[in-house]
Amino acid sequence: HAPVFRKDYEPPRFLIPEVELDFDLRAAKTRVKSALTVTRNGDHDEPLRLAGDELRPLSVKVDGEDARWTLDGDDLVIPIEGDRAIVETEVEIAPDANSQLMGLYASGGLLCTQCESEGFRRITFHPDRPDVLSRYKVTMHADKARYPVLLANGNEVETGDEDDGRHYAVWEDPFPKPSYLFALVAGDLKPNRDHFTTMSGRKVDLAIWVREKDLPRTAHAMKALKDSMKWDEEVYGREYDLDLFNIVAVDDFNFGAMENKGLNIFNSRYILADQETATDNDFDNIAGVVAHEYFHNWSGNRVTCRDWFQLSLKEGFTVFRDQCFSQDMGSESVKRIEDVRLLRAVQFPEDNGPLAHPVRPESYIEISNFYTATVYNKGAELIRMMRTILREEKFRAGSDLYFERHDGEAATCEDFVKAMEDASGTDLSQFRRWYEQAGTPIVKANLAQADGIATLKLSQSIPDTPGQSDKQPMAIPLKVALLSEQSGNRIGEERLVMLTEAEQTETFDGVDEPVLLSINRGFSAPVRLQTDREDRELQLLAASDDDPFARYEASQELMMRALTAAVGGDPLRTEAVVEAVRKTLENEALDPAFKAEAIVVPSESMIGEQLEEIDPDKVHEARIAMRKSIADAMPELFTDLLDLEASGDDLSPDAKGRRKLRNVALAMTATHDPKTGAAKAKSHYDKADNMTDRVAALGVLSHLDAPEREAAFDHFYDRYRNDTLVLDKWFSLQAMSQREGALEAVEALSCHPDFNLKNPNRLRALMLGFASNQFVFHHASGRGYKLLADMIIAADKLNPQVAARMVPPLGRWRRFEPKRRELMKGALERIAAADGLSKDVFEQVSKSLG
Ligand code: BAL
Ligand code: ZN
Repeated sequence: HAPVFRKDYEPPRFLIPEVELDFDLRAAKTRVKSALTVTRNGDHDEPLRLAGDELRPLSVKVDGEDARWTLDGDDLVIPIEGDRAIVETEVEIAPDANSQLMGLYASGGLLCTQCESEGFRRITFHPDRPDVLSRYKVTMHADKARYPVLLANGNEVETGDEDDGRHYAVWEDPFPKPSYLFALVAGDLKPNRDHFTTMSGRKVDLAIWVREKDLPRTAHAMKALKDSMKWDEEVYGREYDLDLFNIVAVDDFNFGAMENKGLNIFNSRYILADQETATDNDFDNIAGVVAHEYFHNWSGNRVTCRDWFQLSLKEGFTVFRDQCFSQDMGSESVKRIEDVRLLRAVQFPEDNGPLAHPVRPESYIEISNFYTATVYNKGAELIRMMRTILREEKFRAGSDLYFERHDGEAATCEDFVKAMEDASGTDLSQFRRWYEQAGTPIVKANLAQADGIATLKLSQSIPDTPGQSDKQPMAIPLKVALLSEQSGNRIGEERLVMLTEAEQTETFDGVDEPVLLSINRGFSAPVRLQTDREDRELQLLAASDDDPFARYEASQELMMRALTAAVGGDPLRTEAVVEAVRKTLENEALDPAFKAEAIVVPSESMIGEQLEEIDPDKVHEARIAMRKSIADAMPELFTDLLDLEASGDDLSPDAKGRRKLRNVALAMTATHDPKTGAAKAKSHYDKADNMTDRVAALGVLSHLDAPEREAAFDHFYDRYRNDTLVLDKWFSLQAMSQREGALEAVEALSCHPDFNLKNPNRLRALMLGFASNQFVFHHASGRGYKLLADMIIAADKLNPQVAARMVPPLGRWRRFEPKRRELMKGALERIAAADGLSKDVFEQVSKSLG
């Protein structure tokens, strides 16, 4: 398994302006004919090299004549005379047998495709690299009864009937695109149709295609699509370019969704929702993913990536765009808190472990392994930092210039930064290190006061990561403000401090009263901040900082300090935390969603991340003790919150916030008194008129040894056993239970008749849910590791991409106490020794052990 290096990039030897494809679609055996118009690129006499994956050519012709071809590994090599030729190939593929879900595959009676990154080569021979852009014409033939709907990219130009109950459709996409954006779908689908009028007055037909029974669950996604189209016009000046926009939902999907030109294909969990079956989180995720895929039409499709090392060019930018969209549609500060929490939960550990890589990686063995939180979420933080540094207006000028310069091209991360620089006149030379250097910078900040001057001492260091040491200082934008210790009010304006040196000092004049330091406001930079602020100061900030993120952060840091000290053997300090929580809850100016975020005790894995060496039992004990101190200190406050009203059909940010706070209160009530808590949770479950409350009640019950738990879980199973997406919740809720016996329950679920290794959603619901449950997954017996390793080995034979995603939890082995460390390492070694390991899992396991 040889690595590919960014430095080895060379332009394609041949371009392919036109692609014509003809599919004779059948689930067991599909015949694919391809005609490529091939033109020599540059002055060379090399043959044409087309990538294939599990393909055998049945026929190869050049300009109508049988060609002398050879196979070099998986590559089809064809000599070409002259500078232009029509190259025709024919292959046969078996969608039914395609368990990798890459290329053309079958899902629940449908035929559909997934090509990013390198799935197109599983359909037909092609260079299959993102810098080869072509116009596509696609003909599909299929059985009319089984596959009445035939969709591909672009516009439908012809349809008709054929013999034997078959029919055909021809689609043409006028926009040149890379092969990874190719898509087709054949199936018995029904559309939710709508339309959108663009800013220049063009009418675009919109359709979301699903099984007939799912049509009522598509309204939310349709609204999100129209909101996204409007938002992209208003905020980025980007108008949709085709007359048609189709979305299809499928049940078996490796990603969340895919931005194929004019034909987005979605994992059904990011389309289907109603009050009965989807939680508030699901609704928010759906809007976010629909927006994300739509925004790719410009940031990804009109301007695509030159090579896969540039993946963050489209993904980082598009995540940033979808985050801002969701901030604008809901609560800005709460969305920011959620995004930072996700970054810290997933990207920080990645940056601090064996799989750490720069936002623009230098090498990969299997590119599928680089669809990571670093490329996506840290990538989004880089774009956000550029906006902070340039300010909104110049950032927009930069994005306009980027789209104008590179429309129709395959571009690089460098092109993006250059456009930002050129449009704003700002030098971003040092900023580029964010793309090059992996690892989360550690920033130390201390404030001293004397003679009316406040002096802020800052320093930065970037930890070593695999293959990288002795790193250079980054350009770190820190939003800073000072607050009066007495009144809690801000003194003066917020300041943007650019930390560019290893050590740096910033002064504030005219400060003649004691002040508090509010820093990294809005989480202006993705760094780990260390300050010498005292608990007392954090308590004041948690009560009065005017920046909502900084305020949340102060309360979280207060908790985190006490927790890590307790894990280290100190008595648990709870007084300041309890008072901060009480103040937050009693503050009528704060909205419920913010309160819910600010008072939640950091998760066990977040606590683990702060420790040199993790003992999961000690972390669990400390967290439980802190929750109990809070719950016992103000039981009435939490009981009162149970009466917060929020009708299940109200999806406003305010109603969602009230549900969230009410459900946090329910959990605290059960912490205070498990017996009463179980009864209350069961009654909450029984009365629920929406899935958010049902899932929250089950979440509380899942940790309790009470008869109500079993009753509610059984009821839920009986009610939803035929609803795949809801049944996923039943699996993951149990996988995240911390009750005694949870481990045995997960082991049993892995053999449950409804568990299905072939369905990525089901596999992730059980196994990734379980692996995030630090206390139970890391059971001292090592049984959790054994189960995960068994599952990775079994899944790898079917779907390497999804199997490889389950390796990182074991890859954290060096962070744990010695016994677990050995057990985890042993599990990795057992995977490494398995027969016929895919390159996906090989890369993750060998880097984890390395
Ligand atoms: N491009 C792969 C799925 C996504 O990020 O939208
Ligand atoms: Zn994306």
